[in-house]
Order: sequence, then C-alpha cells, then structure tokens
Amino acid sequence: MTNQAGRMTLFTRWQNSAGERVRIALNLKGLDYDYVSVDGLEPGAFARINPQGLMPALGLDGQIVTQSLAILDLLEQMFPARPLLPAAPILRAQSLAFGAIIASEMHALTVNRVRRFLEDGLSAPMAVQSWVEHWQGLGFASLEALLARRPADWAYCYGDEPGWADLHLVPQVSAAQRLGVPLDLYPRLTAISARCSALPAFIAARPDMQPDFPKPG
Ligand SMILES: N[C@@H](CCC(=O)N[C@@H](CS)C(=O)NCC(=O)O)C(=O)O
Repeated sequence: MTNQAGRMTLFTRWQNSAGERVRIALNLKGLDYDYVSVDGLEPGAFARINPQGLMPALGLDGQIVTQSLAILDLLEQMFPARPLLPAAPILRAQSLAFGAIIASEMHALTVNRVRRFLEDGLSAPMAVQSWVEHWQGLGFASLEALLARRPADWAYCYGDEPGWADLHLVPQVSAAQRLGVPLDLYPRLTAISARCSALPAFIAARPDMQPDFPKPG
C-alpha cells in the first residue's frame, strides 16, 4: 500500500536492530517505502539527516522522524488499519512495556556503540561479554515472566497476530544469538520468536534480506 501522504524513506542499514523493528512494522502494515542504506551516503550526510547519527530515521513529507519508538507510533497513528497494538487498554500497555524493556533496558545498554565504548573507551574488554549477558539476561528473564502471566497462551506475545511486542522481540533475540547470550531459559520467548521468524513480514525485514547486506566472498 502506498501512503496517501507521500512516499516514505527509511534510513537504515542491514544490521540495525532498531531499524529492523520499523521494517517489520512497515511490512506488517503492508506499506511501501524507499530503503536508503546509511552506508551508501556521503560522509557527514546522515548527521545532517539525524543529528544523533543513529539509525533508523524515517523521511516523510520533507520531515525526518528519528527514534524507532517514535517512528512506530507515527505509523500506528497514520496507518491504523493493521494495528500493531491490541485495542484492549491493559494489553496495549503491556505490549508497550514489553517493547520498552527491550528498547530501553536491553538494546540501549548493549548496542554496538556501548560495547565499543566499554572496549575502547574504558579499556575493559574482559568485562564486555559479562556486561552484555547481564543486561540481556535480566531483560529476557523479565520478558519470559511477563509472558508466563498472560491471560491466554496466544501464538504471539499479546495476541493471535504478531504486533508491537513481537517486532521488538525478534531483532533482540537475533542480537542475543549473535552476541552469544544463552537463551535456553526462555522457552516462551524463543518459541514466539521462531514462529514470527517464519512469517513473510519478518523474513523480509531480516538483515540478510536487505539490499546492502554484504555479498558473500
Ligand atoms: N533508541 C534508538 C536506538 C538507535 C540505535 O542505537 N541504532 C544503532 C544501530 S541498532 C545505531 O544507529 N548505531 C550507529 C552507531 O552507533 O554509530 C532507536 O530506537 O531508534
């Protein structure tokens, strides 16, 4: 579906967890967009687009929106036909809380630039893996416990369709696998993540499906 307001541009790169959330949301909502790889821009160009220099950023109607949470909220407001959040207020709030644990308390503490700062800035390379496992482990344990107390054992985090919580979960599980964080204590999270990962909207958002994914060899 093409957006009535104008074409959207997503500034991202193949490996961009926060951007993958937005790619999944765009796919679930069936929205077309132009993919611009930040890697392909001239030096300094992305800093003019997003002063924070972080991906993703969404261009729409000559404006730029940064921060995946704000972009997801914008998409939810502008394209409500396929909602990402449950209509029931408590389930909606619980979905937002689930996403917030991932975005604010797992991803933000273990993202590449934080790991680089710990490795280079603080000369503490031995501590980095335990830092990552600590924050991700705390987060995953909380998420698993939250899923255990859902009122129904839905196929996805907060319903029978994948949504807000699931699009946060899948990139975070991939990051954990990439970073060697053990996941065997979280059967609900891994089952839901595996179920989502078989769906076209999630497959199309995967790093290796993006046009700037490095070609083998
Ligand atoms: N809170 C931000 C996080 C964005 C973020 O940390 N993006 C990372 C990649 S996942 C990034 O742009 N890193 C580039 C860098 O550190 O230079 C959001 O949700 O959009």
